Amino acid sequence: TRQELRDGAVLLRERALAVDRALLDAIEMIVAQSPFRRMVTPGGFQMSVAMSNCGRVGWVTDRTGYRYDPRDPETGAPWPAMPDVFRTLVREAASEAGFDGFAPEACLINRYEPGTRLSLHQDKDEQNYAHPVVSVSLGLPATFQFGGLKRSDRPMKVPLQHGDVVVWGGPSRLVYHGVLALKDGEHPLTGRQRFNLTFRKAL
Ligand code: MD3
Ligand code: FE
Repeated sequence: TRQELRDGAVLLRERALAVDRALLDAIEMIVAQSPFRRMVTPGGFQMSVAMSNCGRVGWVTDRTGYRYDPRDPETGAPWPAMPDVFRTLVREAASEAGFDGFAPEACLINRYEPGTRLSLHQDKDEQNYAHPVVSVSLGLPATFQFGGLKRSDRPMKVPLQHGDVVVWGGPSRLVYHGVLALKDGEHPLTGRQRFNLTFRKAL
């Protein structure tokens, strides 16, 4: 099912379900090379979300700021390549939402455990906001929050479940968004975890 959450934001419910195991196997391969880590914000706070990346560049934060880096700062090696199963799913989903030819070079992999949250923020570290951001949710459900272009705009809440794909483009590209603290639970494929893949054209 295809649901317009707001102008430019399309929720494709369970769009990733047919490839869920392949996605999770690929995540396992990636984090064997570039392990999950909790990064520090420029303000000096350790994030509760644990992150890794794949693709030509990966999103990182440290005391010096946010950036896209071609190397994993923890290992010094390039990030693992983006698996074909990621590429294909995201290209198709973006196309269904009206963005043909979406070829992201960055995939941020977020891991949530019970209590993990992501406070309200904008994604503003990319060069070209004409490209959408595509997100894929796997494992435990989470409550996603999204507001408007001002932090003070009252956010809406949407449950994001295993297999859901969201395409954020056009007027939605710069909306404030976040994730409420993950509730405890058990998912048959991921246990007590939620993973979120976020695909971006960074360059
Ligand atoms: C709306 N991730 O990594 S996914 C992020 O569930 C991030 O891990 C969340 O926000 C997560 O930056 C939310 C949905 C999402 C991702 C990127 C967006 C919504 C977005 C970019 C612009 C607008
Ligand atoms: Fe974000």
